[in-house]
Amino acid sequence: MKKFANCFLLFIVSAALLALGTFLSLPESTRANNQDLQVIEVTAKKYEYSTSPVHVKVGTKVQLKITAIDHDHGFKIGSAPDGASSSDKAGLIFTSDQECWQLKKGETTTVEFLPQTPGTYSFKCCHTCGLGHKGMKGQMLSSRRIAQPRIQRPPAELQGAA
Ligand SMILES: [Cu+2]
Repeated sequence: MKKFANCFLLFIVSAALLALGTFLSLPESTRANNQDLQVIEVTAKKYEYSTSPVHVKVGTKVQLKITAIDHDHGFKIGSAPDGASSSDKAGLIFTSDQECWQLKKGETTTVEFLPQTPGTYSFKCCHTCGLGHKGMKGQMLSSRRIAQPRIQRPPAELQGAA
């Protein structure tokens, strides 16, 4: 009977170790599910993105949900901040890295990443959508703290209050 108990204990310990091993071998993005998540909704239409600059915070996972309204568009963003050399470490860690996300008309495409280096990241349309296609651009600002007031007052109002 004691032998049976020992065997049983061994089985439980092995099972627990196996489960732990499986958990640790998961990619970090899967394990980060409990972390903060910032969801940003953006629309794309000829020839602009509704939000620019987009503000994101270093260390907070981001889901950029981009909806193309009027036409097929694209979304292309580099993993290194503007001006960084290609040998620098990636500033954005993508869940699925793509050269160009295709944004189908009427559909919402999710681009998921973890910003880990502050900086300015330019993005642009990468699906030829018309005459103004080349000017269809935007910027994302990654910083350690987000300075993004909910309501932006015009400067004149602030001056009047002083
Ligand atoms: Cu375009």
